Amino acid sequence: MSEQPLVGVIMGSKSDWDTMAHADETLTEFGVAHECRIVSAHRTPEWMAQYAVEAEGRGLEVIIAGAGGAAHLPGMVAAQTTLPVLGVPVESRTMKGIDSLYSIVQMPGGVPVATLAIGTAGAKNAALLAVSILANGRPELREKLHAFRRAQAQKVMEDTLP
Ligand code: RP5
Repeated sequence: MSEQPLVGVIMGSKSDWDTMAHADETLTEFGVAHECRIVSAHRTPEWMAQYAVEAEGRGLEVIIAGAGGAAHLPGMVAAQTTLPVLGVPVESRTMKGIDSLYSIVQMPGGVPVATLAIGTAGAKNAALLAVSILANGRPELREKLHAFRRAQAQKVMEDTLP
């Protein structure tokens, strides 16, 4: 997207993309300018610090951070910015994402990370939450959220069982 990104979607590894693509798709669906980057807390700690420190000055308003296993990325980014950080626990191979969830959710008081569900539902909901935050000052986005919920309810009402 050529517009100034409002949401930064970051993830610890390329292997997180299958999950985090759901956040990317949802933000695109809502027409929210965003960027997607690999930022690793462990493999690129200096880049992570730079990303977190510069985010607000670059005009980002929300950061969605996905990571798996020893998932320190959301917390370490939150430690270095006051922007809202939405953490997505990526499903890990060995522990099915329980490790990721616990790593992200148990932040010490004073440095919040809003933690979503493990996996694709979490990535999608992180994007919806980002839209909801941005919608506080953007009525057109609020209306898009209402339309999304109406369409979702309509689909459920029309669903039939085999
Ligand atoms: C984390 O380690 C990443 O977020 C990823 O979920 C996990 C495994 O990374 P790879 O070994 O697949 O690169 O940092």
